[in-house]
Amino acid sequence: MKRALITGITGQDGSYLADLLLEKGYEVHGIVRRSSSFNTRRLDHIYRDPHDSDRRLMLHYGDVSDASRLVTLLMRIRPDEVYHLAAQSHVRVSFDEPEHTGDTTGMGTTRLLEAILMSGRDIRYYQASSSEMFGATPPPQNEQTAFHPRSPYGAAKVYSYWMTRNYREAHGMFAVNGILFNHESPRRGETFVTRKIARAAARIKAGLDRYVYLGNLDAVRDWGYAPEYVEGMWQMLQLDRPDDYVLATGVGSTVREFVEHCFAHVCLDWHDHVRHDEAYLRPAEVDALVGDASKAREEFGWSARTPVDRLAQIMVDAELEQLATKTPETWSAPPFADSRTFREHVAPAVPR
Ligand code: NAP
Ligand code: F7E
Repeated sequence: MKRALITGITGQDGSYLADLLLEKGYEVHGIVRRSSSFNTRRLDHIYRDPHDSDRRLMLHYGDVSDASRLVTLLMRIRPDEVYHLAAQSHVRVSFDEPEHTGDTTGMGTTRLLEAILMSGRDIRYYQASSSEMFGATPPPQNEQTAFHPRSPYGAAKVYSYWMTRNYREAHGMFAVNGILFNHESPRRGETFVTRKIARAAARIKAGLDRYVYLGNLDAVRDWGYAPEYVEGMWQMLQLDRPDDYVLATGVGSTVREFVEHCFAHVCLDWHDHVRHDEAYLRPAEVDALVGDASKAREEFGWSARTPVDRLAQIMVDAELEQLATKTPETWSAPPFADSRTFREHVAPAVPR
């Protein structure tokens, strides 16, 4: 039985990857941050009591800021594959917390790579690199495109990308960069724009809210469906040689178009419900990301299967279903509240 270690297992991708690896017969270990409240909601459906002897999902406390803990976990778990997904992953928040983002999203990678090297074991390593590394360089972007990050998050990911390549070139490690464009799902964090919009459309339809406040509607993103992207991560670690690969749909849409898809699905006119709040603007925006995933398609047959309008429907339907199964007492906002439930806790973009 193959053994995998996933950092960031409690996140969107980590939870889908855990589903996939368990289906494939792996023993799956995940690193979970200690939190004062439960942060394993996305794993509820696969969680097994620690007293069950035949369970194949094991969770361990740890943090990518804690190097000695990473060494201990690698020594104890002895994984065949490590998927490094943990990060402060919110671009807007990275402007408010640049040092923390550098420490986790950037230095966390080095701590983990070094722990793998110290283990002396032959471990395959996946690095969650990001299209945000391309930043200001215009689309289409592929593995040859120059990086020009536009945020502390993007800069930290560029650092991690190069550290991954360096451990591959300097130490012969099987280390790959998956350069993934935006991928979304009903498990997406509530403050990323697609989930925020899908959630708003459903709540407004249900009469729980009237408005959603958004920032830049003109930004173009290449949005795909997250479960398909974790398949690509796994495929990269099964190759004969380590390399770097873009995963993307190849189709760009504006935030406005995503809004249109979501509100049209619940038969509402979005113009009546979307308001602007400059708090959601970024000090430096990434205008357009549209990926070219031909290398992944040619070398291991990966391609995205879900178009963006279908993705929007999947996300809105999941929100509607969730509302339908909740009793009114557990709804998080009173009817016709303003959009406070959608607020991201960000300081105004200008001035800082
Ligand atoms: P996510 O939902 O924000 O999950 C991030 C995960 O990292 C969570 O499990 C989080 O734990 C964990 N984490 C954060 N700080 C940590 C720390 N200091 N120590 C240990 N764990 C920590 O992100 P995602 O969308 O699944 O993305 C997965 C990875 O791919 C991230 O590295 C992200 O930057 C990258 N990426 C994402 C996309 C995308 O479109 N989704 C595209 C390209 C690259 P908590 O649950 O406790 O917060
Ligand atoms: O923003 C605009 C915003 O926060 C998308 C992360 O997974 O993908 C993600 O980063 C766009 C931006 O994702 C709001 O200005 C407008 O142009 O959903 P997002 P992101 O910044 O693209 C990359 C690939 C990653 O690697 C990251 O980890 O939407 N936008 N109005 C807004 N964005 C947010 N969050 N909230 C708004 O109200």
